[in-house]
Amino acid sequence: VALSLSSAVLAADTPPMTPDISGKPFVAPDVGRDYDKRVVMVPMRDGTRLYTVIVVPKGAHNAPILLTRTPYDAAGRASRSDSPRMRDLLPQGDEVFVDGGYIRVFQDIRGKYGSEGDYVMTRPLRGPLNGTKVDHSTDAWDTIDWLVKHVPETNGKVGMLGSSYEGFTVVMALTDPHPALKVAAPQSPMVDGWMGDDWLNYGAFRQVNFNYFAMQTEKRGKGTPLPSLGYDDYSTFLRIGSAGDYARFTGVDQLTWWKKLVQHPAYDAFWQGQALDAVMAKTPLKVPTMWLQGLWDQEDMWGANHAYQAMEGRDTGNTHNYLVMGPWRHSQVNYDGSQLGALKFDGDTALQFRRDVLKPFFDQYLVDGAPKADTPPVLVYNTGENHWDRLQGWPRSCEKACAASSKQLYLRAGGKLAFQAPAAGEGDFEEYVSDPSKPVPFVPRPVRFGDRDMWTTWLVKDQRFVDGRPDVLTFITEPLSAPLRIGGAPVVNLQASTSGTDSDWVVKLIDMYPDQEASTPEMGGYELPVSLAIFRGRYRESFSDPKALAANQVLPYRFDLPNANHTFQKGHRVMVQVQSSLFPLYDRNPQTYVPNIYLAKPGDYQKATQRVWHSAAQASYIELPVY
Ligand code: PG9
Repeated sequence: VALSLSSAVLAADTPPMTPDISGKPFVAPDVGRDYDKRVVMVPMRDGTRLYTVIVVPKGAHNAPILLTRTPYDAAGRASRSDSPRMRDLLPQGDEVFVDGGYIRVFQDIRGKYGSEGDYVMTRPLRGPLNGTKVDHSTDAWDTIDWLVKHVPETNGKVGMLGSSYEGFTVVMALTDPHPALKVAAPQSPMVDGWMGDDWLNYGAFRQVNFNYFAMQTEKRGKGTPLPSLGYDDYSTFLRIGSAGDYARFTGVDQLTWWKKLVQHPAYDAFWQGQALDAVMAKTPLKVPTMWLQGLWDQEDMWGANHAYQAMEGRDTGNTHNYLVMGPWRHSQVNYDGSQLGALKFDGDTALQFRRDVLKPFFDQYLVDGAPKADTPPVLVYNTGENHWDRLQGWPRSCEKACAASSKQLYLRAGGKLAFQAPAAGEGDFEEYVSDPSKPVPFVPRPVRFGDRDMWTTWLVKDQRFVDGRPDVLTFITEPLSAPLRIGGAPVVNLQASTSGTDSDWVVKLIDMYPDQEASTPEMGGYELPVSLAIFRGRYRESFSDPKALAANQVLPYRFDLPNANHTFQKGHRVMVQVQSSLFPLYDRNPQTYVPNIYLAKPGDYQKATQRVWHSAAQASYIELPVY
């Protein structure tokens, strides 16, 4: 064949000046693809058509459908490589489903990439914030309805899965599920953007998102990244000023989404109306759902576990509501899970989960005749002992109403940390000066927001780079004489005063390794953040109704840190660090109360003397969910 083809080419007379762009369609030879890819504009109830890529394994019949609705380019999501093999065509996380013969569907949400309609960032559900007749729940319904009627190879059963924004669209589908939606896995879903997912953490704004705003909303396709204004984002953001100044400087202030953010700094109806854990709390349990997140998820630490909690009380038979937390960064569940920064796990934890837990769970509800999967109600990785724990519930320990009760770990005089409460006359406070002109960096400088390795691992970064700074307080236990196990959300109880009228409080719970680790010398003395958060002081009494802090008055601050399932090993120490900035990831608190921190002026930024109290009468402590 090769010979006769080349002789045909040789025989033809192709004069040198024959145009090389002929205008004739190029017909790709059949290279033996093991799938059939169809692109369809699926109509929604309002006439808008959504760009949908359907990948069907050759020869499929009675096959289930796995659906992801994405703002990140369905065509690109369905072409990891231009391969004749479906396994290589689709994302790494899908390999187990390809092996199982699933039909895979990616769809652009309205307004993005190939889809028609308007784009609204994390479009709210129909109701007070959305007066139209459509939202992601109706779009998911209409899509599933179309798929089960128009894809002849399907058995009519659909599962939805996706991480982050794609997880948010899964949750939206769950608020009013189509009857053919049989199972779902929202992975690190964006559920409450103000409390902890993506945009803010307890009211402190994540400046790392500026570039995302531009790329996501400048145009229907992929927007242009913001220009880099210097090698060190720490210097750049500091030089420019407030988040509002940065938005003006870069032109981001033209973007509607930015305007919405600036108009809603507090947890008002705009944010409350979009909080999907509150919606799920009122949604009947219809679809078996596996809520999933990383234990070091640098973008969406809030959504999965809060939505799980919102539904769990009603899942009396353990049939509909499941929780999985792996030792992962954001979305790592869909990639290699052997390692995160300096931490090495017991094999590829992400593959173990996808192959041994997620796939059998989906099969049970989607594949005709599949056996019942052996799915634990809760599956959490123990990050200090390096193994999965199969549990009946979560948290394992809390203040009240858990199998175990949390224990108060007290900040004590002289930088000590202990389970014994402070004695009278022990000393009242430790203090530091928080200077907004020298904020504490969240990673060692130079800070490069565009450095993916930095961004995906910053939550496990060795905290020695700030330990010892004069504006970071460190409290530390003696070396542990026995392992200390926690499973749940540590709760911060800080008694603190500031000489300013507003303040941020950053609290980190840290596992400090022994000075020497013979097998892994680089881990000697490592200060591993197990859980950390930032809390904007003005929201101390109310998230929706901020108030100036009374200067120099000792005030209580209480807030949850993210979940942890960790063993502090014998010989390790527990450490707590307290500071007042995590820059430039979070915008600086001017430390003078202003109505809107996004719009703070240079003169508003003032040094403040911060005191963390640890007297017998005003004790600060962490409620540790020990078990
Ligand atoms: N964390 C990203 C995101 C989710 C929701 C809204 C905006 C951004 C993501 O990875 O999709």
